[in-house]
Amino acid sequence: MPQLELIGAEPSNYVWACRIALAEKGVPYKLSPAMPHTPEVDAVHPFGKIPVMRHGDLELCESRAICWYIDNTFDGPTLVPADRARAAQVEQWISIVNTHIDPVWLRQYVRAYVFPRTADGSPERDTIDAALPKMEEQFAVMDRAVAKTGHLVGDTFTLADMNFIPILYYMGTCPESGALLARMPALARYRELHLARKSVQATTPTWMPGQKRAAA
Ligand SMILES: N[C@@H](CCC(=O)N[C@@H](CS)C(=O)NCC(=O)O)C(=O)O
Repeated sequence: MPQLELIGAEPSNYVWACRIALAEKGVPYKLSPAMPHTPEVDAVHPFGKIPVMRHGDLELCESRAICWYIDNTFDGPTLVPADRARAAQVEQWISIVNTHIDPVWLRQYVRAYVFPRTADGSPERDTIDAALPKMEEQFAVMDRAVAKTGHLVGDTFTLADMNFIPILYYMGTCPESGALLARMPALARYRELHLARKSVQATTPTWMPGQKRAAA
């Protein structure tokens, strides 16, 4: 079988989620560094987003589609439970995280620190302040979601957790989100537990957004 190539930048939460999935399955792959809207990404994603993937003749974009392919093509533990109700719950949490959590926690809040649109490069205070009330509500929702079992679905580490943990990682890197985490014991425990997991440790970004990548 040809080697799978994942194309994207390490710090991207969606690239990271795919890399956790690959590590969980034990699939060897090549990570080709590329930023969004570069020719190699634009060639596969119609809107230039990362990650994109190549495997033999197949080109794919969108992290959920890439993870479906990985899960259904390679041996190794399944990323989504076989049980239909549990599988649907995995899709439910991926959808909630990608449509409600990611846009506020990363695209709005962390972006305002890391890629501020201010003249002097200081954090975008208005954007941060606008995100915080929404984040407070959403943190409480996610805290309740993981309180019972330490997982989003059932009591195993599923693709729903793989998709969420990279976002949650970044919440420990900014002041207000760090303070929010400190008030959400179940979410903080969940974060610590899964960041220590082998597949997550092995794929933790070696550089951070806003920093230039060290020359290879
Ligand atoms: N729905 C896409 C989202 C991918 C995405 O938003 N990637 C970000 C990096 S984390 C990106 O490429 N952003 C550039 C842009 O939106 O222009 C997926 O699940 O793969």
